[in-house]
Amino acid sequence: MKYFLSILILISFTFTFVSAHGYLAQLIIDGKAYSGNVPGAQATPSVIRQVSDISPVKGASNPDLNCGLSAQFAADVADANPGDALAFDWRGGDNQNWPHNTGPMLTYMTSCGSSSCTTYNSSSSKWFKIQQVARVSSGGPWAQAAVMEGFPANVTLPSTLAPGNYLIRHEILGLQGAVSVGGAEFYPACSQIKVGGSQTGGPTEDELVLLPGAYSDTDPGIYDPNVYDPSASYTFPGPPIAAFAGGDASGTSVSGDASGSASASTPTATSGSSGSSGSSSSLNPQSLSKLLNEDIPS
Ligand SMILES: *[C@@H]1O[C@H](CO)[C@@H](O)[C@H](O)[C@H]1NC(C)=O
Ligand SMILES: *[C@@H]1O[C@H](CO)[C@@H](O)[C@H](O)[C@H]1NC(C)=O
Ligand SMILES: [Cu+2]
Repeated sequence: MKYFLSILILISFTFTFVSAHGYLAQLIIDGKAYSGNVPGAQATPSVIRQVSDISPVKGASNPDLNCGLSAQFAADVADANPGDALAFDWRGGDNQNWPHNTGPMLTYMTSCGSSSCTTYNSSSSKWFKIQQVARVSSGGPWAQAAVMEGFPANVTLPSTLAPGNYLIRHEILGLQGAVSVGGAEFYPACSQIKVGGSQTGGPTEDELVLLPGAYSDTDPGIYDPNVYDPSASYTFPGPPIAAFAGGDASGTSVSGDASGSASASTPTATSGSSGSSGSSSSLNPQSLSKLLNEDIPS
């Protein structure tokens, strides 16, 4: 009996270790919940693109950095509006809490063009960043630690976002191994939404990036020898938050508090946007989707 118990403990210990990864289990938009499929399970209609495994994407140039491991098209699309509160509920593999507490969370969007996102392949899309969060305060825990405690990650859709079909890509970086090059774990998850309203905001061309493409394994926010030093500043990987989204109240206050000096916005990025909000708000939905999908005939 004693022997049997130790085997059981050994098995459960091994299982816990092996399954210390996870996936986006639910997206809540303005209070309405949409369930995701368990990775690898038989898919039911969802707005969240199903991935093949709870394991992380490894390597900044891995094609799966786009939407997660072998991400599949999802059958449904969620309606949303500019300024909506989004909550991303990440879970561990066996529906236990998300297992990590170290590293930032970042949110990107891309346009699916004039048709719905249900069959839109984003592998060569141009993405813009709308939000990012690191430590909740200088010296404080990472915001991701609250996800480990069972809370969702919160993101606000930009209040001036132009209507249209979009993928929203919420990403957790597990940096618990980031003291070594190649140690970072990437967990991207793409959800299919249709934004209504009559706003006109969108990114500028120089704010758009490819994913993979925007990150390198040696970026300071991906290979980070100081990741466990609470007072060290953190440099987010990828582009700065798009100017039209940076003006959004909750988005900026969260990332501002969290990043200290760290926001990835480089001086060059702001110099390009003379009359920033004016130039981006002149984009209509057609020109926005054209900007984001230049290879798609309009
Ligand atoms: C999207 O295109 C890439 C490159 O051709 C391909 O590897 C991937 O499987 C496609 N994604 C889906 C969901 O079909
Ligand atoms: C998201 O918001 C809820 C409600 O305010 C809060 O309890 C939770 O901690 C937030 N999540 C994160 C990751 O900060
Ligand atoms: Cu993990």
